[in-house]
This record gives sequence, C-alpha cells and structure tokens, in this order.
Amino acid sequence: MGNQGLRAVIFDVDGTLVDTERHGHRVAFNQAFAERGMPDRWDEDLYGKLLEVAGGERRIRHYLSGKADADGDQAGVDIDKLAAELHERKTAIFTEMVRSPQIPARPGAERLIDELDAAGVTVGVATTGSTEWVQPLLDRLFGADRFATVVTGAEAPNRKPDPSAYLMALENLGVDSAVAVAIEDSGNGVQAAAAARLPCAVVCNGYTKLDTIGDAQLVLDGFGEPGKPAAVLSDPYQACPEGILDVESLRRLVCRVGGETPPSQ
Ligand code: XBP
Ligand code: MG
Repeated sequence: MGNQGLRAVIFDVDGTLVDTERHGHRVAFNQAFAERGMPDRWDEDLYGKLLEVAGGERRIRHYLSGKADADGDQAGVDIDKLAAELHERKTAIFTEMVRSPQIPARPGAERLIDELDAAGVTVGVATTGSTEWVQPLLDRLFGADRFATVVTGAEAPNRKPDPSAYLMALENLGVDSAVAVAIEDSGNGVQAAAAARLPCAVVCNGYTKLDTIGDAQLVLDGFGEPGKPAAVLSDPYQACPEGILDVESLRRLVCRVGGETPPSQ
C-alpha cells in the first residue's frame, strides 16, 4: 500500500517516546542542586508544575526568579549565570543517566516506529532537550540512525511552544506539514505543532492530562499495544477508535484533518 496522505511522523522525546521526566530529568536537576550545596529539591508535584516551562535551563531560571521574588536572601545572585552553571552540570548528570535502563521507552513507541519503517513512512524527532543526552538516549532505546532527522534544543534554541523545532524537522525531511503528523505529550508541544501547521496526536502521561494539552486532533493515554489498547480521550476525526496508535490511524488522521472528513465531536 502507498503512503497516501502520510509521509512523515515527527516525535517529541521527553514524555512521548521516553519516560524521562519524573525519574530522570527531575533527579538530575536535584543532584545538581545538591552538589552545589543548595537546599532546593524539586518533588514530583512541584516538577509537574515546572514542566510548563520548556527547556531545562529556562526551567531553572524560572524557578530561581520565582524564589528571588519571594525571598530577599537571593538579592545579588546572578540568576542567569547560576541557571547556566546548574544546567551544565544537570546535563552532564543526565547524559550519564540515559545510558542506564532506568530511563525506559514508553510502551508501544518502538512498535509504532517499526510499523512506520515497514510502511516506508519517514520518522524524525523534534525536541527541546539538549543534544548531549538526546542522541545517546535515542541510540540506546531505538538503535543508531533510526531517525531521518533529530532536531534538538541546540539547533532550535527557541523552545516549544515556538514551532521552530518542527519547522526545521520538516525542512530537513523535505516534507510538507500537510502530509506529516507530530506525536506529542504536552500543551507546549501541541502549540508548537499547531504553529507549524502539523496535525498532532497526543500520548498523555502521568504529568500531562487532557485538560492541559489544548487543541490536539487526537488524544490517547498511551500508544496502545495489541491486546492492551490505550484509552481514547479525544478523537474528533475518529482516527483511532481502537486505541492503538498505528500507521492506519495516523494516515486516517492526516487525511481527515486535511479536509476529507469533518470532525464529528
Ligand atoms: C521537554 C523539556 C526538556 C527537558 C529537559 O520538552 O522541556 O527541556 O525537561 O531537558 P519537550 P534539557 O518534550 O516539549 O521537548 O535540560 O536538556 O533542556
Ligand atoms: Mg514532551
């Protein structure tokens, strides 16, 4: 079968392909604070709120600025410099962490990539994360050179919801947004995809829920597996009624968002 309507799928990494946040990035941020003798620790709830700020260095800066506003003791601290130094250390810590099995792929992610490969659909990555850890993580979990393009925060410094990572990935792939889909997990990611005019399917995780992800064209609570489908949280184009994100459901999504079938709900 040809790939009418679907030529490329562009994946987000954090929270989408890989469960990185709660037991990965968060732990690395906390270790960077501890090594510097800072008392700050981000618990799971606070980290969930801080995830609204995309990009690790921006996230630290946002947190430190909030503290400085609330606490006179921070007066005189160069927040930009401190955030940059903490993030440099956090990146080194996390780059070590991604080599261990404690950072797993999300169930169903590899199945979908295999199916897309077999169908001749190009797969790419658009993430706000740092190159240092993104590439070794993808290589370990999915095999070297599995993605036709990997755009990271280094190439697209304007973090999501800015669309530049998606626009760059589309350009690198030579594919029009009308025949591609973004797979995301967060509101920032959904906005970035929309601004790049990409249809977007969302696989929510423990940190991202239907009410925080905004206007996606399809929302599931995971990729779904044969015999273990995901919950379908929103499917106005009736692209994925079985709850298993596969080539056919993504092809239906692209065709229907492109105007062949109006949304039914
Ligand atoms: C994920 C992020 C990332 C990581 C931290 O956003 O915001 O910044 O949490 O990685 P998305 P770095 O999934 O939308 O790309 O510390 O390397 O920035
Ligand atoms: Mg994400």
